[in-house]
Amino acid sequence: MRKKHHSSSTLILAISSAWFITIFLPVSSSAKTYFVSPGGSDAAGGTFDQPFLTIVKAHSVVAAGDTILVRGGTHFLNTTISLTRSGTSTNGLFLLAYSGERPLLDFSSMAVSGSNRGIQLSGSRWTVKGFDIKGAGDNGMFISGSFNTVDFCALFENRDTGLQLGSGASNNRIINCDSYYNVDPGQGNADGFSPKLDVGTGNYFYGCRCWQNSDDGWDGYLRPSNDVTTTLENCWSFNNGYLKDGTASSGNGNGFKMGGGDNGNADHLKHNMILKRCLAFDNRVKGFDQNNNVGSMTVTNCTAYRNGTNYSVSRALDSGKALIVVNCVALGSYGSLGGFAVQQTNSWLSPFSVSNADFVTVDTAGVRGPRKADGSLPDIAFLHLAPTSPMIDAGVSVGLPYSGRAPDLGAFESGPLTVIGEHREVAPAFRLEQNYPNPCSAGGGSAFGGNARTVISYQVPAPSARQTADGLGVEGSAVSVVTLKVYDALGREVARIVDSEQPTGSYRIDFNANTLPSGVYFARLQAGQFSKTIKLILTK
Ligand SMILES: [Ca+2]
Ligand SMILES: [Ca+2]
Ligand SMILES: [Ca+2]
Repeated sequence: MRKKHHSSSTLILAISSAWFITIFLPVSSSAKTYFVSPGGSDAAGGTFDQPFLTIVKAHSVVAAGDTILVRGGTHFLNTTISLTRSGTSTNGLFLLAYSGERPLLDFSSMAVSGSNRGIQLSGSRWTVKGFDIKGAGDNGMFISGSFNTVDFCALFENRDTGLQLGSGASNNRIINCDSYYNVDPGQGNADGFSPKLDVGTGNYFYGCRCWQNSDDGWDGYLRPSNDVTTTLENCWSFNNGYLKDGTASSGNGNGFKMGGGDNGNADHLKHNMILKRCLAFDNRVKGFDQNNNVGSMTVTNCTAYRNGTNYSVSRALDSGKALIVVNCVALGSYGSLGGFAVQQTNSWLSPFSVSNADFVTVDTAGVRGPRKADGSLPDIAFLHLAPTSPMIDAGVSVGLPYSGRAPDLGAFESGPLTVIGEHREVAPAFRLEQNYPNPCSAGGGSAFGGNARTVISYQVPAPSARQTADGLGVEGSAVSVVTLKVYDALGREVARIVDSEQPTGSYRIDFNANTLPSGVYFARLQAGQFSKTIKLILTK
């Protein structure tokens, strides 16, 4: 166990049953904090004891670096909360649930109208965290700004898409959010999450779920944006195309709709979609749906089950674009993929033959269960590989962390050393641990049964980590570009273990050094502006 102590606050996070890390964050002295409560008054001072009534009032007084803390309970609202102000790259703006409380922003009294969004986020560099957003007359939240983070929010029973990005919205992070039971009057518009129409590029979803939206789970349909890129990681989409009461909707009913455009996408609009470790099941029509997208689609370690059609990409892509489907699983018919698809180690290819016995369970119990206290997805057994499945360690490296000899197929890597890639509530410090065992050896004494394997642990901090005035610690969650490379004694790169954007959090990598000769190596971690190098010794 590792511990550090800080005079005002410590937060202990369980990293696993054996690992604990204590974290503290610096306090910014100039930033102001305002409080909002259902029992407050906009004539008050916005203090803890005399809070404002509305977020709109608090927004009118904030400047970059400031925080709005919203108390729990139901906030009955019938007008849009417009967040037009912007933070800076070093001083964000924070709209956060007060620690330990869960505010409900209830817009149910709003009329249905395209302008009646719940939150309209046109500003940039906000972190919005910890809200339930219900019943808006249009989107629960519409984002047109950039570099915002929306974290641990739930959007439900809105009268259009739960969370939509458009009007050029770019580089936003949607982390650990749920979107469900959203339905528009015609049932053909309301998706769970839609980076669509005139959306910008670089938006990223991590750890999000959506279910029973009247139209699609995710929707990347474009008009007139073109050649934008959206990334989804660890996201679950299920039962879309059904209403809250379980009856079929008249909407499209796809899990991940990867693009499309008007008139069969006659304009060849390209939405480059990157889906990693995503799960689609029980969607009424398609699980992973091209919808005439002619951009690149990279689908790695995804799992589909019991959708009307599991995977459906058949239209040829535009020149220079590629469909890559690797390490994916379908239980039941996989659907159809065009001959242009670059495929490798998918469950419907030789030598695999998939049945229910490959999985711990095909019972969906728990998929809608409550999130953990930090907002991360609940632990489920559904569609995790059974220990006897030939799909364990049968995949190829696609740049995602894995345990065992090789990546597994599907959305859930198995094994006791599964990399912990969960987004964490509190931004940790930058850290690179000494690997263990070290020296690592292929001899019989290895902790890993004779393979030359070793574990490297590290933490990715939030670029804008900070603390609120309540002293309990909140974060500006974000994603850093992380590389973890191994060099030999001559400085030549011999392995690139990580090269991707990663959310702030704690990670453990099970590094397989079987192919390397004995010797001294150096592993260098770079995350944003931080870097550190450790020495590895390999004996064989
Ligand atoms: Ca709308
Ligand atoms: Ca849709
Ligand atoms: Ca594995």
